[in-house]
Amino acid sequence: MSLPALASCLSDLEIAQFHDQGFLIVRGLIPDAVREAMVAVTQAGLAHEIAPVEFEAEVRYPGSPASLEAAGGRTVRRLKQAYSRDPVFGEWMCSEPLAGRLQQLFDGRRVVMPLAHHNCVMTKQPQFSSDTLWHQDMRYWSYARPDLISVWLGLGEEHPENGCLWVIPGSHRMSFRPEQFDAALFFRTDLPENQELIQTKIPVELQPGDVLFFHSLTFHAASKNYTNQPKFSAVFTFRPADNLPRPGSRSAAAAELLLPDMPQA
Ligand SMILES: O=C(O)CCC(=O)C(=O)O
Repeated sequence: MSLPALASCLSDLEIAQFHDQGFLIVRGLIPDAVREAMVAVTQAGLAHEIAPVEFEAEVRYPGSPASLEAAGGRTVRRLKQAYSRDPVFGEWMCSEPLAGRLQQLFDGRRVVMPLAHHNCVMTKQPQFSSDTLWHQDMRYWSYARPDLISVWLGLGEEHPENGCLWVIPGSHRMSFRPEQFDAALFFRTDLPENQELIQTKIPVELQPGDVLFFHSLTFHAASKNYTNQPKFSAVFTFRPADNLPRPGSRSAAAAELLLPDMPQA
């Protein structure tokens, strides 16, 4: 028996836009009830500091408190292992609106969610937060190919003042020399050729419920949160089933979730 085609899906134009630009925003994809449940899990995780978490002092980004003991050092930056915190995350990842679009972006291939990467709620608190420099997520990941897509769920508003993501369109298709990166594999901002590219950046402004899909080689960065309200974003990454983690790597060390097959039109 053949399954019915997806009720909701990306248009050919959106798919082409993703492949050309390295990112795509789908507005209002997360139902309010799902988003509110994710926010409630986030608030409980913060209120009770439910492990595993990453503190601002541990990220060591520009603006981070110098140590866990310093003022703001124990401000939570990431609620890690989001998938295991509440079924709402996994259920949404496996739902047609998300899994179907991912499978489209992977040309119909089955989709796998590694739990080793992202799989967190990123929190940016008003009092203490830090800048994330320009980078490609692929830098510390080990797969046969740089063929992964991350999904950024806007749980609230995101704009430049509260530290939204900025992306460099088309950067996933460009080649770079090793000397364009620093020792931690951030894109150097002191080189004129890098500066020229960085000038093409655009902010990813999101409303609650919007979803950003971005390629694992798309350059992105974000500033600290300059407002008096926290910012919450849930982030997960996905690979097509045929792009395997390299044996023995950190990417191969954690469990993975096979998303349901979504019939393509
Ligand atoms: O500061 C941010 O929100 C960006 C975080 C980020 O890009 C990352 O963790 O890969």
